[in-house]
Amino acid sequence: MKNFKSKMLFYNIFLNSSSISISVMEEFHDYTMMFLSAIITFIMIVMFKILKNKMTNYKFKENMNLEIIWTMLPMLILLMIAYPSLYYLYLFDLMINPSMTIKVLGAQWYWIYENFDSNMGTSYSSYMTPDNELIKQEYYKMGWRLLETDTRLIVPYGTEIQCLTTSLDVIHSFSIPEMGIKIDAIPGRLNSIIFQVNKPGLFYGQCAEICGTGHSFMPICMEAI
Ligand SMILES: [Cu+2]
Repeated sequence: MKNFKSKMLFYNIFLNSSSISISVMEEFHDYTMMFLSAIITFIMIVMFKILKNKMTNYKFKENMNLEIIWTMLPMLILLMIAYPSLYYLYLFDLMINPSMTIKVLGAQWYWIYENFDSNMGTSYSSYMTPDNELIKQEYYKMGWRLLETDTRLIVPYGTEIQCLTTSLDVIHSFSIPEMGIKIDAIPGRLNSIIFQVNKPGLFYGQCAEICGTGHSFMPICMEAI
């Protein structure tokens, strides 16, 4: 029981990054925050000094060196942010050799997963486990209400997986925060994303595009094995 409680706490605060792309995104976020906090600190100090001091430094009015510095420095900072940002953006789109392809179809209001890499292509629907059935199982205590499904999407960890999404009716969005996946499932369109799961485990997600009355009740449950 104690174990259940600690796990519940873990799931409710912050999710761990469990795929390569989300780890990189997290790193990039921290890198950008470094500039952000430095700029905010600097601006706060300058503002405080100006407010406190009634006199104006005459060097502020016509100073060529100062002008050059405060034009070049923001440009440099922007370049330092833009380069890794674009680099990662195109890196995530790169599909070199995915070892597996899964097709995800959104439907009102459940998900259909298709795996056509094996000799016999499989297709299965994944519905949310309703409360009256979930309460019979031990793991409802872990706070996975409205997240557990009857059939899980099973993927191998440690390999590149290509995920194609489309929809049968309206726009849905296939999203698993721990994986850094959020991809729209649009009828008549095939969107693709690539991801690599770091570790085995259960990963939960929900539809991220308002799609009707059952929108809250079409969770995604991925099992990496
Ligand atoms: Cu939805």
